[in-house]
Amino acid sequence: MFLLIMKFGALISTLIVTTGVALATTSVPAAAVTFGFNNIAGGDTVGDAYKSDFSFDVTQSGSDKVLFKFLNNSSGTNALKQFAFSVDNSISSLLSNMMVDIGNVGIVDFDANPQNLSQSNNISGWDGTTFGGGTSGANKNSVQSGEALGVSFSANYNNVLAALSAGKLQVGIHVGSLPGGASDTYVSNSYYVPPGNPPVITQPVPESGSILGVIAFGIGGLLIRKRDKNIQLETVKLD
Ligand SMILES: [Ca+2]
Ligand SMILES: [Ca+2]
Ligand SMILES: [Ca+2]
Repeated sequence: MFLLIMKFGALISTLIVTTGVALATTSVPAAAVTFGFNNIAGGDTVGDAYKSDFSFDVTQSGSDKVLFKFLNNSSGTNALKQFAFSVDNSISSLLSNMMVDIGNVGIVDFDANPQNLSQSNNISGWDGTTFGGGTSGANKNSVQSGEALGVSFSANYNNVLAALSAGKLQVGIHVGSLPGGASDTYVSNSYYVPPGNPPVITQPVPESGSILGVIAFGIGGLLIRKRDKNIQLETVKLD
C-alpha cells in the first residue's frame, strides 16, 4: 500500500512537471484577463466609435512570463498597426525582454520598434514609449479582423495586473484603415480590480450613533404623542 502511494505520488509529480513544461512551451494560458481601450481625450475623434473593436488579453504564459495578446474583433478593414507600452518611473523594472510575434493568429508580422505613439501627449501619465512595435512591411501584416498579435515579457503576472489597474502601466495602440482611410489611437483602460482589493463603495452610510439618535427621537416622539394626544397636539408636529 505504501509503495502504491509512493508510485502514485511520483506519477503526480511527473504530471505536474510535464504540465509545467507544456505551459512554458506552448503558452497555454492558465487564466486571461481582458482589457479594453479608451479614446484619448483631446485627441482625434475620427476613430472614437471603433475603440471597442480592440482589446488585449493578459495571461501568465510561463514562470515569470506574461503574454499580451492583441485582438481585433472589427467587422471592417480596421487594422492595428502599432502598439506601445508606457511604464511609470516608479516601477521601471516591471517589464523586460520583450518578444513580438508570440502565438500570432492570421497573417501578422510585427517588429520591435519603439517609436512615438501619436496623441500620446494627451494621455495622462504617459511616460514615453518604453516598449513598442509596429507592422513589419506590408499592411497585410497588421492585425486585421479576426487576427491576433502576441507580445511577451519577462515579468511578474500579478505585478503587471496591479500596474495596469493602477494606470502605472498603460498600453496604447495606433489603428489605421478605418472608414475613409482614417487612423486613430487608443489607450488601455484600467477597470480590472485585483483580488483582495474590492472597489471602494462611495454610497454614504449614516453613523450608528446617528441611527440610534433617530430611533430614540422617534420613540420619544411616540411617547409624547400618546401621552399628550389630546392636549398638546402642536408640540407633536415637530417630527
Ligand atoms: Ca480618438
Ligand atoms: Ca516579426
Ligand atoms: Ca493581417
